[in-house]
Amino acid sequence: MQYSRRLVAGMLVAAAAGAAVTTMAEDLPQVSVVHQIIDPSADTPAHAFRFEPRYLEVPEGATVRFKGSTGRHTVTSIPAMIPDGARAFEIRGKPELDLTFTQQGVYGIRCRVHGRHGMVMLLVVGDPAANLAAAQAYLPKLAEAERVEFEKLFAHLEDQHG
Ligand SMILES: [Cu+2]
Repeated sequence: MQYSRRLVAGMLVAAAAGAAVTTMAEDLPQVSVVHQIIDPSADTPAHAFRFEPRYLEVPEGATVRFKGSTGRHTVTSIPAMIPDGARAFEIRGKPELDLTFTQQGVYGIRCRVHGRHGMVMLLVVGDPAANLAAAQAYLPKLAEAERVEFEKLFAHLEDQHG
């Protein structure tokens, strides 16, 4: 059951740091699914290489199932764009992996290879206020394609929470 392994991201408890929790995904009441897509027919690179959805809001403690971290795709947290105390993560070489997010705030995520084409996503766990300003402050340091896509995603967040 190689796909049942879950990593716990955002653990506050020091004792849990570094721990990988094994559980059956089927036990979970609700799981949001994020796909990684290569769409050769897309009109722009940011659409050709993308997370689907690229904006996702989940409650604190939710599990997100990332699918398609295969080939060259990765799911990589951007260290300056995750909440204080949340664990950095990178998924690669896994057709499917569940991550549980216990730390509220925003999580900026990129594909390590296709981020340069704008393959990024914004995950909002509970209340985004925890690190929203800090994450936005990092945008000027990103490569242009990532920055442009994140600016759209943060604008969308503000529409949702304005
Ligand atoms: Cu990719």
